[in-house]
Amino acid sequence: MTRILYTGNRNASSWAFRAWLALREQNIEFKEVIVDIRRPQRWQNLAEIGKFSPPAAVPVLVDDDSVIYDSVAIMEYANELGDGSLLPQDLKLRAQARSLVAWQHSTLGKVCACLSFESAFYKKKKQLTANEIHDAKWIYSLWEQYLTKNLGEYLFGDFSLADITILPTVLRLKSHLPVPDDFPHVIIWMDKLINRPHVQEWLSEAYKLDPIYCEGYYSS
Ligand SMILES: N[C@@H](CCC(=O)N[C@@H](CS)C(=O)NCC(=O)O)C(=O)O
Repeated sequence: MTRILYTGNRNASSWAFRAWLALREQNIEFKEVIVDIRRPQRWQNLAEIGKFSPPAAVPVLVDDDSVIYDSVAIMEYANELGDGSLLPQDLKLRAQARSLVAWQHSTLGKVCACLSFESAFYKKKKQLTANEIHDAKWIYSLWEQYLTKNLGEYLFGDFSLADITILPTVLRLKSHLPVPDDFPHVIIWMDKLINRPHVQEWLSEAYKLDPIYCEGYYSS
């Protein structure tokens, strides 16, 4: 049995972070290959991935002869390989959790696009624009609604793929704009999420790396 997860740099690859975390949270054994996605070597390294995975992107999980690409597919696979606890048991709650995962994956992740995952690790943060502050607060208010409604420690009660999918945005936004006191559930949830041992493992490695500066960050 060979199971290899190709990830990216700890301080750059938010998609790989999600896939890696779902596997770790389900105690699935795998070997990890970190692909350097910094420019200029990015293109050559991803071209190598493209030899066996059509999107030529990370993350990609190769499980014996199965090639599973896209972070959401890998997260779902990790959940099914494991005990299934990363999605709610209740049918309707599960569908709602999947809705949030899909929305984040397709659209919501683009909010505050200039605050890239890389920027969560910068020591010197940029001054946020009025639009960024407005959008970040809107996202905080959305999360507060989920957390209030589902009456648990996490977005859908128990820790789930929804929390994993949102985590990189938590790191991007929180590191630039502390959560205002009017979102008390968000403050507690973020703290729990960030302090999960596997999350800490990834982050402690990410903070040790040289920052990867994204063009236009300080001028946007
Ligand atoms: N929708 C994909 C996105 C994966 C993705 O964009 N990964 C980046 C690295 S974090 C990448 O490899 N991009 C390839 C490229 O820029 O051509 C997923 O969720 O896995």
